[in-house]
Amino acid sequence: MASSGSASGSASASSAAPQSTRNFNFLHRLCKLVVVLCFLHISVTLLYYVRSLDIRSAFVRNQQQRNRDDGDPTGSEALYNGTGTPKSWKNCPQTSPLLVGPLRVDFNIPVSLELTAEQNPQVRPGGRYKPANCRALQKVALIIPFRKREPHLKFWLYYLHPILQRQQLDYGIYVINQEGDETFNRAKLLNVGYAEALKDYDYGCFVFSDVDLIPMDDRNVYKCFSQPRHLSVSMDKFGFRLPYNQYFGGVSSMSKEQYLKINGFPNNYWGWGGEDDDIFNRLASKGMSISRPSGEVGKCRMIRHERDERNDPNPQRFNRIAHTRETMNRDGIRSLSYKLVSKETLALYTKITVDIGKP
Ligand code: BGN
Repeated sequence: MASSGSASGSASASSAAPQSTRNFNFLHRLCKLVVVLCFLHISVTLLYYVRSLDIRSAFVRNQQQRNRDDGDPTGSEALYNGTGTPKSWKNCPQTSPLLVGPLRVDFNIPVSLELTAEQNPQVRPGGRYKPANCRALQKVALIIPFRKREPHLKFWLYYLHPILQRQQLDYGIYVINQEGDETFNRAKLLNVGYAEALKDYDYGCFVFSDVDLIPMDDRNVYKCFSQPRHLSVSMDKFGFRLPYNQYFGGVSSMSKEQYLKINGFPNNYWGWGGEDDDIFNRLASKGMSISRPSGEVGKCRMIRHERDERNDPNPQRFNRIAHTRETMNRDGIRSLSYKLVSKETLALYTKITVDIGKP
């Protein structure tokens, strides 16, 4: 029994040995497979990492190129070659580090010129400002066509001065006041603003803004771009959308070069409507396109008001915008005539009162 027991014991031992060898071999192969898989994984990860480095540097190169293209059509950057200027006097960055993004705009909170002056001690007479620690990338004249809208102007100055300073612009504010009670002519007042601002300073960029429009995001920079810019792209009045694709009203900007290319704006749109469409037609006829901020950044609020006196819809506007191409060369900044009534250098803006005649 004992020997049979020992015989059967040695038989089971001999069959156990190959089993463990088989287990060992299996584990060995499994380990090899895991090592190979790990190696493959690391290689693929490395490959993707190297490729993403390539893509990222191409993206940065592209962005830099776009910034150069979009950044400064006014030539003020090109004027600065870095020589003969103290090291501390550097160009301001392409994107101001002072921007905060979305802003609260509330017309129920009353404002005053005194409060605005108090809160903006760096603004010089005439509504002029330039950054203290860097050279602004653009010299911007802000032109506002105006008549009897003092309450709106108060809000505009209250909201815009801090924004423009955070945008690190070298700017001046020009309110072009139409004298008398004749029909209002927005585009002609804008032409006057262009001409009068240039008598003051070597501006390279012009922002044309209605007095009742306030941006809701300071990333909507009030400067010029490689193409004419439409800035008021999502107005509360239109449900924060563009009313139509060619819309160029409200707030827009143009470099001096872009403005001169279209012979400025028409002088013969008396009353409401159509002059902005004429400007759009001028730009299109010279092969320019419209640059715009995103709908989010381009949000703005309009101050609600009744229609102004002597600014009824212009019945001739349909006919006029149908003939922009034929009329634009003889009607524009080159044929502008007006009488300067007064020029006042006030604490927060320059007020220019003009007699622009009548229809
Ligand atoms: C358009 C006006 C624009 C005005 C917008 C937004 C005309 C021209 C004839 C079609 N254009 O209809 O001037 O800015 O509405 O209010 O009236």
